[in-house]
Amino acid sequence: MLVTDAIAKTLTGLGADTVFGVVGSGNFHVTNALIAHGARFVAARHECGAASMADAWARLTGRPGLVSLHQGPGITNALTGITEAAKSRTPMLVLAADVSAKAVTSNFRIDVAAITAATGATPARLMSPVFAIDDAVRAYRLARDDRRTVVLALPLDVQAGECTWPGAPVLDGVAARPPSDRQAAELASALAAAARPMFIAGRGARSGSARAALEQLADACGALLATSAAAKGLFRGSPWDLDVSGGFASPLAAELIGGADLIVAWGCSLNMWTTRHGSLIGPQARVIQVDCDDKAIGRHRRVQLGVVGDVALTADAVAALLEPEPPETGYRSAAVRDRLAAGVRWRDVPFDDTSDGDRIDPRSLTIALDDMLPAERIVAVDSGNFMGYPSMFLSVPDQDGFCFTQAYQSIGLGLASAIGSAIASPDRLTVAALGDGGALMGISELETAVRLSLPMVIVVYDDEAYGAEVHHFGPDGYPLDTVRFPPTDIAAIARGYGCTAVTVRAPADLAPVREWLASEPTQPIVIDAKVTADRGAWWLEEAFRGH
Ligand SMILES: Cc1ncc(C[n+]2csc(CCOP(=O)(O)OP(=O)(O)O)c2C)c(N)n1
Ligand SMILES: [Mg+2]
Repeated sequence: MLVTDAIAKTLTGLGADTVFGVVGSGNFHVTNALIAHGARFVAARHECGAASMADAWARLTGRPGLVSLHQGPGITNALTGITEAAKSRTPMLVLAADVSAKAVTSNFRIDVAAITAATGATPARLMSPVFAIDDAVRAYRLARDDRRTVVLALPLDVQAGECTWPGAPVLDGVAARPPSDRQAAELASALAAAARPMFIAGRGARSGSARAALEQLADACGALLATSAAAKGLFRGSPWDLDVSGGFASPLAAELIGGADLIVAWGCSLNMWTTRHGSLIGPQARVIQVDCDDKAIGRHRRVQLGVVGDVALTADAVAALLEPEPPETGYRSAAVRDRLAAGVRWRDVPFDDTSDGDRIDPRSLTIALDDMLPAERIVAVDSGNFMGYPSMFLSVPDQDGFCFTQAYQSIGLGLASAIGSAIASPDRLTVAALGDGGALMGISELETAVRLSLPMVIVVYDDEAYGAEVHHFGPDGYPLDTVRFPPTDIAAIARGYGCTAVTVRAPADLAPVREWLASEPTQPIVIDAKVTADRGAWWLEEAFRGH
């Protein structure tokens, strides 16, 4: 059997059914072999887009994303998306064509392993036709079970070799790790002793089973519930949900987190974003971290207790040790409940609307969209000054309703990650929230969204600038010509790609969005929102301290 065919048969046999990529001569055969073995191939227009699509797809399906790349420039083009995935511990397998060992003068030659390792992704390689299937299985297992972004180099000469099919591969899952009895008991006694316990759940808790276990434990000890941005939506619907902890926290959420006497981080690193550089955690608070990866404990912040274990298993083990408390204990008073109901959402916090008829306040825009768009949605956010508005003013139905590719803080990934989200969850409306800078950087994938007939909403917060830089450096009087741009008619560009498009300067301009929603659309709508930008978003003032 040809190695390309064997690799494709192996990976599809392990469950890979969707592959994103850009095809060149080096990955032509392996991509076609994947299709022949039943995989769906999604052609992106830029390799970075392919990597971001696969990253988002993997986050929402919980399965390894697959990427297929041409050798050399195909790989280097994908690097930013690969780096984001690697930093997010997204399970992803990148099939990266490579030159043959003997092709020492090939234009396409780069050191794939070195460039992969430099991004934080994990290098792997097909060494010979004889072991190609084993190499591929190992790479897939590393991606899936260790949540690694693996770049598997496929040298052309190995691809063209022959191997023997050993039979369908079997790859059992790895059992989740329970906590030790001692650590579970220590956590239980800390919770029993706490007057105002607070749970902050992160990426490692993004599952329905983790939510159920955490809610049950929180009920038993009277804890309030918050998440990192990466896990936004996890506790949606709970009366004790504070939404996101960190720069995006509403004033009430920040007050309650600051008042906690015990903070338990569940699959959450407590990095500077989640804790506002530590300032959200009161001096009186004990901090406990639960993580299945022992190396994650205390990495961003010193903790009083580290519990190594799976989130759901640990929550269950601790709940079994706790006497359930009567209602209205812990942090769960009737007064707190009423305050949360009345004002924990950002959209319930009063603000002065800066809309002036020519430009719309991004908060008013986002609240109007929140009212208009169906609740069953996925919000995918690019990076920039604007990013707080969709993250804070658009509600999401659960942890799979938010795709936040910010581990590398790159602009330009938002549109592609929204496309990957839409492919992963076709039953939900995908909303891509972009700045004008990120939108124009990643715009080649608009053709992909149109070609795939994806009925997505793409909203561009258009301040005709790299607003983050304007607000970062403007107050100190620096010249800003390098980060300001002339007006761009993004709606016209979008129409050129085949999208429906609307320019929005006032709430009334959103009427076509309503019509589009009612029309059972089969194409994206792009909203070029000309937004006011008199001052930087408040959350950015915190963020700049991290630069
Ligand atoms: C790939 C990349 N290049 C540059 C930057 C630096 N940067 C951070 S935010 C930003 C501005 C983004 O502009 P836009 O998308 O319009 O969003 P805005 O800040 O205006 O809301 C830039 C250039 C980055 N984060 N990533
Ligand atoms: Mg901008």
